[in-house]
Amino acid sequence: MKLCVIGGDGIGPEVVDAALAALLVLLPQLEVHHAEAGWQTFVKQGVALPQETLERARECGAVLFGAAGSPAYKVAGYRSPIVELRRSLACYANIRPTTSPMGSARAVDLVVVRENTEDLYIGEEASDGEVATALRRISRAASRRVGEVACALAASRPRRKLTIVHKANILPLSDGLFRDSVREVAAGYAGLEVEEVLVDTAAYRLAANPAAFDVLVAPNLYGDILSDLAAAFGGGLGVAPSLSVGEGCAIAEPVHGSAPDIAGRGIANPQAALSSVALLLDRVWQQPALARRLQAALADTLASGVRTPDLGGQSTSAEFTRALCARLQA
Ligand code: GGG
Repeated sequence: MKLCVIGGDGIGPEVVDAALAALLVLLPQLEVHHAEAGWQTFVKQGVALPQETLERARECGAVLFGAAGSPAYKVAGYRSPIVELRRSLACYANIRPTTSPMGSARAVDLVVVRENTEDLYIGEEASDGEVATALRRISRAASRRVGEVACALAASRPRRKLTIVHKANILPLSDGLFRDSVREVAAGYAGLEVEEVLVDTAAYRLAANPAAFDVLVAPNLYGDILSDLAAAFGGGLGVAPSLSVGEGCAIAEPVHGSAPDIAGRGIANPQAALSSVALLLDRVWQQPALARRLQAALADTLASGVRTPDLGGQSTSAEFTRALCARLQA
């Protein structure tokens, strides 16, 4: 087994180090390759996703990625490394589960499946300083393949329910194509309950009654936004994991970004990165028992009161990681 580890920017390297420490307790024979990407890489090397990083990731077949912190203004020659990585590795479906913590008032157990390779994220923008445009791409092929992942996932869960999110009343050609393509795929899954919801209504219903959802499938931008919203019911962005899957490669990656405000302070919550690794163990490396062991150790560590400040605790990331690894070794 090989893993390409890319810390990225901000708290990315901190949470990735913690997840790797736990992973090496579970899989001491794991072959680890470190590689660079991100804004800081761009500043140093003039490229945010170096070719050698891409080659290393391909060779390993599995990536643990921390976070990218891209500037919110145009920088010549810069493209988001994580968007580029997902696209280049054809990791076309981003699986983002949310499960409410034990004892929550609302029992939420949902998964957002986000299309990962197109939509507005193709980055084709133009501006003359007065008017700016951004091209949005939706294709039947990309919509069908993410639909396939979402349908298979929904069919494997007890509720067998799929919600297709779109805005086809305003964007009938693009969002209509997404909706129709996913519906075509879903027609091949007997016993699947399929509904479609406009993205604005989906946002309202998620906020009002998240327990009503099972698996949601959405184009890239809607999936990005709705999964952050859903994360609020799972204990926050500090604990929200993701796994991007596709053609022979996978990327485990926390949903959160680089959090520059807390970077370097040693207080980042590594839980999202750890749970992303659990997804990798379970779904890609076919090690469900190890994934369960990691999740159980995480739950026990939290129950023992060891928590980072975002969860109301006083532990540093290193203290949390040490406590977790001790439980894994016990
Ligand atoms: N781990 C997910 C992550 O880095 N999220 C922040 C994000 O989406 N960044 C895009 C970018 O900065 O290029």
